[in-house]
Amino acid sequence: MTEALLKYFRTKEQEVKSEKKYDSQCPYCSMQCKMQLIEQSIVTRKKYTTIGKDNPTSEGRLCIKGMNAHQHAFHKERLKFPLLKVNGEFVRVSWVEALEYIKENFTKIQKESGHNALAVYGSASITNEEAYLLGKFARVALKTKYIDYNGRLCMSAAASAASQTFGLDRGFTNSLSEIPSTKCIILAGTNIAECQPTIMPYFERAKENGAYIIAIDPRETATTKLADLHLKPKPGTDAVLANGLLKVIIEENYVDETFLQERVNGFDDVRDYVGSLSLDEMEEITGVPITLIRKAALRFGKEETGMIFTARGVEQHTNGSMTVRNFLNILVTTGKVGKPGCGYGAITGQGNGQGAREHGQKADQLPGYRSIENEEHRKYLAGVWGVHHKDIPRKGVSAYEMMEKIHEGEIKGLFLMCSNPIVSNPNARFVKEAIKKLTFFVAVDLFVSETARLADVILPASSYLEDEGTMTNVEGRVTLREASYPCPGEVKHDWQILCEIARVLGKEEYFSFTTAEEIFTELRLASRGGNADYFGITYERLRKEGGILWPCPDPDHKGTKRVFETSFAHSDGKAAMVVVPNSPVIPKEQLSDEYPLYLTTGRVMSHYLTGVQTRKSPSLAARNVEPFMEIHPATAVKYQIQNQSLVKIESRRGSVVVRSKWSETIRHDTIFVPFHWADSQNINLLVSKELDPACKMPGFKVSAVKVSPVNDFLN
Ligand SMILES: Nc1nc2c(c(=O)[nH]1)N[C@H]1C(S)=C(S)[C@@H](COP(=O)(O)OP(=O)(O)OC[C@H]3O[C@@H](n4cnc5c(=O)[nH]c(N)nc54)[C@H](O)[C@@H]3O)O[C@H]1N2
Ligand SMILES: Nc1nc2c(c(=O)[nH]1)N[C@H]1C(S)=C(S)[C@@H](COP(=O)(O)OP(=O)(O)OC[C@H]3O[C@@H](n4cnc5c(=O)[nH]c(N)nc54)[C@H](O)[C@@H]3O)O[C@H]1N2
Ligand code: SF4
Ligand SMILES: [Mo]
Repeated sequence: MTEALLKYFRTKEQEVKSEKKYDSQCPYCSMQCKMQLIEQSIVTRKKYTTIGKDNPTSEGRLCIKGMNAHQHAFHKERLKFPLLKVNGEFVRVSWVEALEYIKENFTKIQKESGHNALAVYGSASITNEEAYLLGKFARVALKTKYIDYNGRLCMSAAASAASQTFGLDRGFTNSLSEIPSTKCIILAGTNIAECQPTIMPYFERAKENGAYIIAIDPRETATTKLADLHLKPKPGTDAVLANGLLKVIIEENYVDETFLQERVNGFDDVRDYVGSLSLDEMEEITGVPITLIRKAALRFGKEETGMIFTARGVEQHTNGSMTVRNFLNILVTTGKVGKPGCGYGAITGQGNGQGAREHGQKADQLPGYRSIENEEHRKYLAGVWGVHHKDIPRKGVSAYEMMEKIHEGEIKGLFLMCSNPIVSNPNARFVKEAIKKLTFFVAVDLFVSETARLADVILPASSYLEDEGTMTNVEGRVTLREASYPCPGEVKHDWQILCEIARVLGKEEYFSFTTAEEIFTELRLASRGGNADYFGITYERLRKEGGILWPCPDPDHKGTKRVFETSFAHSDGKAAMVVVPNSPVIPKEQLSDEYPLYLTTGRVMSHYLTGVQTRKSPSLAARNVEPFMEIHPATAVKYQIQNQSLVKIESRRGSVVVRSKWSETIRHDTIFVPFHWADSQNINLLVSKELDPACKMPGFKVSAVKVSPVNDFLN
């Protein structure tokens, strides 16, 4: 180093007045990478750097989103005070004024139209404590049956399938540490390389150890590049493809007879059904050649160990839950679950996508995965909450169905915490109209999101840097997010906001919490004896042990690395197979002469969900400034779409204009658009309102569309 450079660095060092370090976990995906924010004060400005911290799940890694997450947390548009809409404009008000206004309006609506005229819409990006408290807030403070959350659009198909087949929904039946030792892996509709990047080394290690990887995706992605075999089905035909795989596995006798006899119900019906199908027909429906169906099936059947992973590519369909059940049919038929190197993983989406689906935010659920329609479960929770079990409301409806209830006038007021539904829900125009119809609407957010813009009151919430609490990650590992950065302005934690509103509504006695840990202590009890039992987990243990895999029923219990080793969670201990017909109850939208292409939607590495956070992060936004339409060049030529030109995409519901991106690796009949952008670029304007009848998952992954060039003066 030259003398001049040394001098330069020495002066720089002297300029750093102080350095502070804050631990947290990434606010984005289910890997929940542990991280540390380093804040340096340099003369008059602050410099932030985020580094990864070692832990059993992400092993110290971070992806580009995690490294830059602080950019949105410190963004100038971050909300710092409660806002009230006056004559169409937001004005700053005090917490006392905001709370009083909320009390007046909530009370008025419920007095005039009943308890159920108020609805609550929650999120899987909040902590376990907050998800738990939100459910209690709806049932005890507001006494409404209408509560559901954004996880309905995310994990509901996988959750419903695992509950029905196994009797228990822990997203991953094993811990990640088992992946490197498995011999065959099916990745169905998952793009882990872009969506859970820090999980990749587990799969790369498996490959180094000789594992054979089969990817199922209509597009080539960074994930399918890892695979030895890539099946490219027509969107929405995965259930049929799984029937094809099952047929070959059974006919070639790769079934585990002993396992089936001792641990499984329903095999004979499935065997008879797939026996009656023809592979030719399945090739026709899926577009996957028989030779490849056979190749995949034989390999998975033959290997001693194997794992199947699914994500939204196969789940976000109007038959998503049955599709996942069919992949689970394959797993139990081959006896590849509950053993070392064998298991199922629904790759969880949001940071707390697992925990937030267990503790009472769902329309039909009480904490610990209990059912709100089960008398014993109601009595148990009534005891924990100190209310009469008859006063706990019954089940409500799913997220999108609440929008329908708003349209119909049954729901008049909405309390929204940590979601942006006018962008993320299907049939987006209808959803926006619904939100506009509300008599009174409160949004709790970090920013004025597209949905919050329509609120009467916006309450400012704390971020991942400020809000301590537990999150349950992709493995089912409960972790403690130690967050201690001071809240900006008058920002409060989501749980504090719930307690404050409960207080002005006269329900203080049920919500007198002063720390997140106190809420967790109640959650432990509320979950005790339930399927998702957290009773044995404490903050102290989480600090010491770095995370515990549930179920953990008592303080001496080590946590559960692998579930279903000796029995499944149904009362007879057996897994339940089911026949998954090639024709689903709700058929996917069919192509026609007018709408000749499949639109499928998803994600890119640098943005997160509706983009409210990542679009504010310069380092992330710069990587993808706008949405795009991936299209095969042959298809593009057919519809006169040049590369990098503006194109109009229309479905029966609406249209958007985005830029084209030619790609040799997508199916000819399919286009792909990421959903991270809003307003006129919101791809959900095109998605239909049809829902999976079993779990109410929308069909985000298939719409019939047409494309046409738009006069683009830039070209
Ligand atoms: N960068 C980034 N990471 C994220 C998120 C994000 O927004 N951005 N969101 C988080 C959340 S909440 C979630 S739920 C997860 C989602 O994680 P993923 O489910 O992995 O993500 P998607 O891109 O929605 O879909 C995965 C793949 O499914 C494919 N696909 C589409 N239609 C079909 C089909 O019919 N059949 C099959 N077999 N495949 C199909 C798509 O081409 C895509 O590559 O990611 C989490 N991580
Ligand atoms: N077409 C299409 N649509 C989809 C999908 C798809 O694949 N295709 N995927 C679906 C899936 S899997 C999901 S998960 C949904 C998600 O969709 P949304 O629920 O709309 O998710 P976000 O965009 O994360 O919205 C979160 C909002 O909460 C705010 N926020 C962030 N952290 C906090 C916090 O700690 N507290 C509070 N109060 N607010 C906070 C953010 O600023 C943002 O405005 O979208 C679904 N929609
Ligand atoms: S987005 Fe997911 S993989 Fe990336 S740093 Fe955050 S938690 Fe880790
Ligand atoms: Mo999600």
